[in-house]
Amino acid sequence: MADKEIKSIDPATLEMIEKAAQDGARVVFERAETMRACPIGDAGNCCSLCAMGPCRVMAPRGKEETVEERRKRVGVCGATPETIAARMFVRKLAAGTASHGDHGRVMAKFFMAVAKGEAPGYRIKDEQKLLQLALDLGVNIGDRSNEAIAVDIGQLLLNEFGKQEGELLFLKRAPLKRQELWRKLGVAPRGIDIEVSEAMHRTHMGTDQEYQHLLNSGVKVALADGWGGSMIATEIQDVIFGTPAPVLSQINLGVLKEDEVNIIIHGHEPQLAEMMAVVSQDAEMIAYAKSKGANGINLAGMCCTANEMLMRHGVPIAGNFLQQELAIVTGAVEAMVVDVQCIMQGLVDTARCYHTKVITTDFRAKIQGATHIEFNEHNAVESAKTIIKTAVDNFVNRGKNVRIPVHKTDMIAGFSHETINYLMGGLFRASYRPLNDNIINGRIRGVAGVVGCNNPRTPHDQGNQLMVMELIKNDVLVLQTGCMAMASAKAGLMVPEAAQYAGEGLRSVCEAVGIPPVLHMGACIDNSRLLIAATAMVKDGGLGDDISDLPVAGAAPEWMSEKALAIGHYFVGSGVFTVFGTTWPTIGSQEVTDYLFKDFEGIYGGMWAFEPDPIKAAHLMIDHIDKKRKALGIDKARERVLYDMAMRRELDSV
Ligand code: NFS
Repeated sequence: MADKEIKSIDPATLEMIEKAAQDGARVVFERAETMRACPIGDAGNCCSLCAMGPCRVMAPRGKEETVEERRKRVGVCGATPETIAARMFVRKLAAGTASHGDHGRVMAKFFMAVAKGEAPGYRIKDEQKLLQLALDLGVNIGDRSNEAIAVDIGQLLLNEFGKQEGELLFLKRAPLKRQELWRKLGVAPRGIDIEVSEAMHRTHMGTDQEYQHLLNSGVKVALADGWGGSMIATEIQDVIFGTPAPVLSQINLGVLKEDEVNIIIHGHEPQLAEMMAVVSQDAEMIAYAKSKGANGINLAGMCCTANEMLMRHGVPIAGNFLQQELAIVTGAVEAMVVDVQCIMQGLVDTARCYHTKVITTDFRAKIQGATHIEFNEHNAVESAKTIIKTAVDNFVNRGKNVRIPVHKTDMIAGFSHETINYLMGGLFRASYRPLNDNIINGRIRGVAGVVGCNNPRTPHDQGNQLMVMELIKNDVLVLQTGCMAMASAKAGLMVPEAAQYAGEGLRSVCEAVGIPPVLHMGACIDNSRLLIAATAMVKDGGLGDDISDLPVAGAAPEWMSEKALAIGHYFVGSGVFTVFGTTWPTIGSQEVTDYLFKDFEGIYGGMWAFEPDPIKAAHLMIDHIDKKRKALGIDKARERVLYDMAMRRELDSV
């Protein structure tokens, strides 16, 4: 059972929370105690969309409401609790989609700059993926150079953001049946920006006021994330920086080094981080660090930038979302270099107690009190050098109050869709066939995606660990991204030896293939890899003809961000049962919650659930997987039967 009394299950985190208290540094765990969640907004019962309110429409507790009372429980404009809950929910989906979309857009522009030779220091690394992308998108290959092909691909993908009509190009990657369903329901996104814009308009005061209509439009905007912005970002990053392949590394605050300049890169977009990884090992930079008394430069990641650098360079990870301020509390971090998303403003206040410089680098994101050194992709090497030098110069200011926790764990990451394909089928016959076969024969019961954030409202990393352990024990292969992947890595679940915690069937497959039972697939935008993996399972045959037929389920046991909600909604809209922990933003409206949790199944084949107990949530997923196995007729172990002639004739006559 989850233990609500503890703040974290991670010893390094607990040690640093204590040190923060001794040092008088404020961190998120303490703020979450003093700032309790507002129960009205938390349940989706507060509408703050216009200046007649904010209006609160919570239901009376503990007593049946009369029709008259219910009629009065509306906003000043007359908006019902259902409309309010639904539109606040859809706004969150729009914000999540906008964030992943803006990341994708910046990557598409960057890709064009690289292809045109306007971003020195970067080049196209994965030719095979580039050509595959060209084939997928119908871009002429001929005898043209990679760069010329890339310019055309970049332009096509960039157009996806401003496209006004038609359909997103990557929708065609989904199973045919799913595409038809989206078209029939009118939720196939036309472009990315247009769906975000329409969602903001629909949810403006006085526009869309039928909750079912709103929630279905939410699918449209969320699909523009998963099959749009996120997928574009993943694909482009793979082409420029390389498609991830298995790589060994380490995770947790113990990766910081006492005798080196420690630089943490935190955020989401990998262009700068990639250059930092290269430049930090430059002889000139190392000599500079030595001239200041350090033994070298130690780069470590935080949040999804960490996942990007880990997967492609094996750069170690200092921690996940709730550990960002705690890294500073070690007293050993010279610079916390941030770009966009999931960066707590509290970093600057924590840094006041130590020597750490918080450096913002993105044109869209400044923080009061931080140093801003804007990254320029056209002059990336210089940008990276300036930032690294600033960190090195700060080494002499490191005080005596340094304590780096000893905790760090080995992990293997880099399980992209291509890698799984290869590991399962081999180089010449890469396919998901062996995975499907093992699902059909029951060694693997099903596949679960466990993704998302940490949230101080629930013990750090605990929901993930309990859920993942329960799933693998029950022979469910677990695919992970984001901060939950990091939680499993810290718990030692991302090494092949972790197969010992798996059920007999899953263990035998892991041992035969040589993989951990829990696979790291990347950053949160790389949840698009999970969509591709699910589609590959459908296309390989034997498990139905749509994603909703597969024995799979999704979860975010410790979620907190709007991006996580968008991810969940595009999985549901793609046919996946998805369960969230922590809290649920429409819980204040029974109608809206029922629609998402029950009615959606009849429409999309996938639906939401909310279950804060991670073990119970794991069993909801397992039950769903079993339900799908039954529908596919693979719920019972089947005997192999040798057919004789008479039996064959009988088959032919059917
Ligand atoms: Ni995802 Fe990655 Fe982590 Fe949550 Fe934030 S880092 S994009 S939103 S907190 S998993």
